[in-house]
Amino acid sequence: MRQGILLRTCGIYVLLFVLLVLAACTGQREEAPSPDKSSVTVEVKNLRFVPDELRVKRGTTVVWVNRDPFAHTVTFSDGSFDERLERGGSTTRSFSEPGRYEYTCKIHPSMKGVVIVE
Ligand SMILES: [Cu+2]
Repeated sequence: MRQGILLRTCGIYVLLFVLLVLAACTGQREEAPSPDKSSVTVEVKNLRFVPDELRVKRGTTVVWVNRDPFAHTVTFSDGSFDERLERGGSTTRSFSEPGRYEYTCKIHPSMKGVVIVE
């Protein structure tokens, strides 16, 4: 039989550990990126990319978040990037080179967007 004091001490360490892990996880949640000037969000909702035209500075990371209750893709015309967005899912891409990057959704070809990197 273990002694009560030992169990209690262990319990406190376990509790501290769980709290630390929870804090770490909360800080890195993908669906809630921290407000950061170098990160811009495009919402995918009602079969549209919002905004469908986005101007960003070089080095910006763009986050697409699917708000629709079905899947989409973010598929760039130049073939450089093709990601499926499940319901509630998100994907990110960083843009280091200036240019005009057109993209669409393979599932719904009428959905179009463009990222203009300055
Ligand atoms: Cu779509």
